[in-house]
Amino acid sequence: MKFTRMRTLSALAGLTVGLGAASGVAAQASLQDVMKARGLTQKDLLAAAKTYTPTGGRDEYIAFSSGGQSGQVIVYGIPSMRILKYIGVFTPEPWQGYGFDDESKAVLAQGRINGKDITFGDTHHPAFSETKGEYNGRYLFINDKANPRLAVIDLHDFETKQIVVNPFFKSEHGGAFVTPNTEYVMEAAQYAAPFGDDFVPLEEFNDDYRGGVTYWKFDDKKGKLDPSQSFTFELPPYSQDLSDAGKGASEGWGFTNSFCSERYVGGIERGRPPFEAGCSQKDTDFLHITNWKKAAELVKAGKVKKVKGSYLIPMEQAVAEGLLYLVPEPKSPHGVDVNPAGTHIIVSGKLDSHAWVYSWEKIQKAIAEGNFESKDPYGIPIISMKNALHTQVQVGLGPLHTQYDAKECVVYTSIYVDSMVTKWDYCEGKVLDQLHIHYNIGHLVAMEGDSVTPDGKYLVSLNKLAIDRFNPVGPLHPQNHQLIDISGDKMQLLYDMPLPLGEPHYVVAIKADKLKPVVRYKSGWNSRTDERSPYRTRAGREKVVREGDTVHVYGTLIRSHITPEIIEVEEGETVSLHFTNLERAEDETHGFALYNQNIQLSVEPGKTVSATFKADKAGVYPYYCTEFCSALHLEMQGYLLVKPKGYQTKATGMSEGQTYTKADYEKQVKTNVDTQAVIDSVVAYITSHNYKDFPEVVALVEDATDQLGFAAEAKKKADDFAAKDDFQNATLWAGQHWQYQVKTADLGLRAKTFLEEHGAKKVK
Ligand code: RUQ
Ligand code: CUA
Repeated sequence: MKFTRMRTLSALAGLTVGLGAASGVAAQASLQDVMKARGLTQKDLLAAAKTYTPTGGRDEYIAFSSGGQSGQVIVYGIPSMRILKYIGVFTPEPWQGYGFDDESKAVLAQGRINGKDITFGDTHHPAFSETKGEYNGRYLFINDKANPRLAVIDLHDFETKQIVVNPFFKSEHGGAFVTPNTEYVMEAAQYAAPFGDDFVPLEEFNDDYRGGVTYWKFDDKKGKLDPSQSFTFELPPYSQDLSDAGKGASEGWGFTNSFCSERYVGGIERGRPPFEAGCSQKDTDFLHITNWKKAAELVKAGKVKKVKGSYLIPMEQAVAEGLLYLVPEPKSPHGVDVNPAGTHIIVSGKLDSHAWVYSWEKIQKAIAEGNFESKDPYGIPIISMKNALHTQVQVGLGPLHTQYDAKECVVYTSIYVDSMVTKWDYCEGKVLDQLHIHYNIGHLVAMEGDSVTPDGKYLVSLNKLAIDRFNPVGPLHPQNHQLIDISGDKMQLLYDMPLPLGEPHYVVAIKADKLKPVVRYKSGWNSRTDERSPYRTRAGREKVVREGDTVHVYGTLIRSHITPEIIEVEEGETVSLHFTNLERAEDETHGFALYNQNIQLSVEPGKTVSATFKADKAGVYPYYCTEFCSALHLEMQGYLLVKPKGYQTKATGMSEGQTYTKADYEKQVKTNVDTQAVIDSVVAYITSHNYKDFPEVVALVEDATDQLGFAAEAKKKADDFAAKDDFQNATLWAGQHWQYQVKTADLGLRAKTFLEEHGAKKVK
C-alpha cells in the first residue's frame, strides 16, 4: 500500500518536470535531433504518426493472414502492424499446446487422409463468416491447398475447432469463400485428379480426371461444417483457381476461375514441353458460374446422388438443370472478385495487362435468352465474352487480385510483374493512381474489403519477395507486408512489416470492435468441443482413478502449484493427465511440460486439458508449469514416478534438507500478520469503490477470495501443528499460508491498479 502510493507520488513529480522541458522550442529541437540522428524526413514522420500506436493503445482493424506453408493463421493489428497471435490450424503449435493435448489432437486427427496424419497445411485464403454480406466476427475459415481441407476457427476464443477433408479432390485452391449469410463455404479444386483413390493413367486425363467446386454447408449454431449436407459440382479438368461468392444482385451464384483449360499434361521426362508452356497456349480460359441456390434445392428435393457419403452433381445434371455456365476470360487468370453490390465481377489474367470487368446483368441476360456461343467438350454452355463483358482496363503487367474501396467504383489491383498497386475506376474504366511496392505483390487487402460495405482507409500489399528490405537473416527471407494509406486520392506507403512464418497468401481484415473474444472459459471447459469436459476438476477434489490399464489423474493448476505434485504409476500403465486451471483472472494461463513424453499443454483460465501417454519406461520424470505465472512459478513443479513392476514403496519418510524451530515459526507468523495488514488495506480500497462495475476486477477479486480461502486452511494446519509443538510442519504450513497471502496481495494490487487506471468511483 505504502509502496504504491510512493510510486504514484514519484510518477506525478516526473510528469511535472517533463511538462516543463517539453514545452515549445525545446520539443521541436529534440524532434529534429531525432530526425537528424536517424536520417528521417518529414514524410517519414507523417507515415510514422499514422501507424504508431502508443503503449497500451489498440488497433482499429484486426487482420487474419494465411500462414502459407506454416499451416497456421497469423493475426495482426492495423495500422500498427503488430503481430498479436499465431493460431495453430493444420500444424501442431506448442505454445497453444495445439497437437500436444488430447483435445486438439482430436481436431488434427479430423484432417487425416486415408488414415495418414497430415501435420502441415498450405493455407491460402482466410474468410470471415457473414450476415447479409457483412463480416459478423464469429468464425474464420481457411483452406489447405496441398491436402484439400478446410478448417473452422471460432473467433470467440481464436481456436481451431474443426477440419474437414474434401471427399473428391486431391488438391484445391479456390477456398475459403463464403456466401452472404454463411450458408456455404466454397472450395474449388486446383490440379485435376481422379475423384476416386485408385490409379488412373494420365492418358485418361480428359475422361477420368476431374476438377470441381464444393459448397460446404455451414451450421451457424454448431459452428461446424456439415459434410452430410454439402455438395460438389463435378467440373472439367481445367485447373480451377480462385472463387468468389455472388452477393446482392448475384446472390445465389458462385464464380470460379480456371487456368490450363488446354487440359495440357506435361512430362519433360517424356520429351514433352513442360506444363508452363502447354498451360498458357490459348488466349482464354474459363470462368465457371455455378448456381448454388438452385443446386441446394435439388439436393433438398432428393434429386442429387451421394458418392462417398457426399452429394455430387455430375456435369450432365448440372447442365440439364441450368446450374453451370462458362465464360471465356483472359489468359491464365488468377483472382476473381465480385463487387460489393454483386453487379460486376473483376478478373485479371496473369499473362495479360488488363483487368476484365464482367457485367452480371449481361451474363444473366445471356443465360435467360439461351444465348451461347458454343459448348465446351463436356457439353457446358459458353457465354461469349462480348455478351458478358462490361469493360477492360489496362492496369499493368501481371494483374492478380482486386480489392474494393469504400468509394463507389474504386478498386485496387495487385500488379505482380510490375510490382505495383493500381487504383482504378471499374465503372468508367480508367486508371486513377499507381504505387510501387517491394516486391512482386500477390494478394492485397483493404479493410473489410470482401464485405458489401468496404471501409477503405488502409490497404496491405502482400509481397512475394522481400529481397533487400530488412536486415539479412540468411537465404530464406521473411515476407513483406506493406501498409498503404488509401484515405486520400494518392496512395501513400507507410510501413514495412516482416512476417517470418510461411508465405502468406490472402489476408482479411475486420473492424476490431466486431470481435468479442472471451478472456476465460467456463470452469472445466473442453475448448475444442466447446462443452464441459468430463475431466473437469474442482479445487480440493483432485484424485487419481485407475480404470483397467489407465491411470486417470484429475488435477488442478493454480498459482503456484500443480495438484498432484507427485504422481506414481507402474511401468507399462497408460497415464491420462487431466488438468483444470482454477484461475479466473485475465491472462493467468498455466503450462505443463513433462520430461521425455513430448507433452506441452497450455491451460488458460477455466480450461480443462488432457494428455494421454504410455509410461513405458521406469524412471523419474519431472514436470513443471511453462508459463511464468507468478513469483513462485519456478516452484510450480512435480514428479511423475514410473516405478518398476512390483516395486514396493519403502516406509521411511522423506528426507528434508532443513529443520525448523519455534523461532522460525514465530518469525513466519509475524510476516504473515504484516502481510495480512497490506491485504486488508487493499481490500478496503477495492470494496470502497464501485469495483463490481468492472468484470475484470470482479474476476480478480474472485480469484483473490479463493486464495484467501486456501490461506485460511493453511493457517489452520500451521496452528494445529504448533499446538502439538511440531514446529517443522507448523513452519512449513505457515510458509504456505504466506504464499497464499502473497498471491492474494498480488491479485488485489492488480485490481487496485486497474480501478485507479479506469477511473473507479468511491462508493459509501
Ligand atoms: S493465391 S497470389 Cu490467392 Cu493462393 Cu494469389
Ligand atoms: Cu503456473 Cu508458472
